[in-house]
Amino acid sequence: MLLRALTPLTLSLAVWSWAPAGTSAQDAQPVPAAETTPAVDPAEAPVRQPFPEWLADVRTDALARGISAATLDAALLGLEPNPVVVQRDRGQAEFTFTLDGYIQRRLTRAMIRDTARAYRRHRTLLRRVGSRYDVPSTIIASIWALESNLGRFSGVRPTIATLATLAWDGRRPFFRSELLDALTIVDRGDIDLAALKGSWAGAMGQPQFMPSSYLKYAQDYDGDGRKDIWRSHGDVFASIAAYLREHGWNERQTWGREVGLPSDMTAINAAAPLREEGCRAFRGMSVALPLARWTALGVRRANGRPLPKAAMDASLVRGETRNFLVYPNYEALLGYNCAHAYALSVGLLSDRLQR
Ligand SMILES: [Ca+2]
Repeated sequence: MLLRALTPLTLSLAVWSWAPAGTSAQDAQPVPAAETTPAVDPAEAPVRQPFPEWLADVRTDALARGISAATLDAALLGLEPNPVVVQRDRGQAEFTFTLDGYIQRRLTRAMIRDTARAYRRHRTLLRRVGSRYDVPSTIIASIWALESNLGRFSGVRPTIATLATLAWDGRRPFFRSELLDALTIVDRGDIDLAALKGSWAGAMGQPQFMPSSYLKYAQDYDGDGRKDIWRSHGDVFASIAAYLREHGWNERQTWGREVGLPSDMTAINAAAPLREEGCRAFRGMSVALPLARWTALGVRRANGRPLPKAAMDASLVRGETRNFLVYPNYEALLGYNCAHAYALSVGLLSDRLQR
């Protein structure tokens, strides 16, 4: 069997958006997302059913799911597809960066400074949430920073209209199912219809959860009876933490670290080929080996000192100039958003907050 060797990563990315949380793992349909951008050629777009007919079918499905007629009247009557959503979905510009370049572009001095300030301001709450869910407060804050710029950009597009447009236009079952989940959220009374807003790809609130992730992981931390990931800091932080905990975050371990590699990579390439399964980022990292094995292969910490002696498995992620050994917790970050540029940015930003 010919195994692919690990080479430095180059990423084709739509610059304005990470993947919405929870769309990353092995979704049947591609979503507009970092590393998985489906540029739909208008010429290849499927023939669309007239929107009113399509919407009537959705309504029938929603009623069968137990969503009230009153909710559906409020959410769906007079709904029109949004041409801006179609345009953005079909015409995403892609830019190519090296992994290192992307991280440098995201983790600017201003971004790190703003996150550190926000972390200090919310430290008590972040730490309380962190200890309840066994996820570091600095990781929660870093995800909050990268997903919605500390809650400043959580999206202004009405989620129902956005998801209806994406589902109808591309006939993608993924978005249709997300639309039904969004209607369920409104029906439960967690958020008023008028306030149900998010990104142009349907990711909602400060953690940028897709509706299906919201139904699984959103938390009512402040105890007011609503899971408010749009306005409540407690609910936002707890929802992010719950997501990571459910994706296997282990409080006793960290995410990974930057390392130095030997100049001759022959032995490493033979011992640690790329993974062959999982979302795209998983297939861009090596199989896991024990830390002791990496030490034997000549890998050191970035400062040249030996790797820790812990009995842990680690995988190699290679950038152009920076390389990383990542632990199982890193896979929880990829579960939030399956892109190395994202997960490494979260880990590195969290390290900065700990200083
Ligand atoms: Ca709440």
